[in-house]
Amino acid sequence: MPDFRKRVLLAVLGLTFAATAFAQDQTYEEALAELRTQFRRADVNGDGKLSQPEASNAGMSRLASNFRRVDTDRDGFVTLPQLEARLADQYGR
Ligand SMILES: [Ca+2]
Repeated sequence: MPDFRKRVLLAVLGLTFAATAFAQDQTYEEALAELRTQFRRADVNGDGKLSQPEASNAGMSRLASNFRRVDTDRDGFVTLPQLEARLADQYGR
């Protein structure tokens, strides 16, 4: 196989693998537990809510980029109940 085609194939396989890892079949309960752990870790000043920098510094990149959508009351912070509501939505709960 020409080197170029091999590289394309590897790239496609890599993307497929990333997509699979991303859509891991976590149960709602597992996802909820992980969310709560992430939230506690990310809330570095311990005020019970996350600012966008806190989310971003904790590596919660999906939250950081969807911050305004998750922050449903638009106070500039995301609370655990807001995140839990979003998770419940994603799981059809
Ligand atoms: Ca905080």
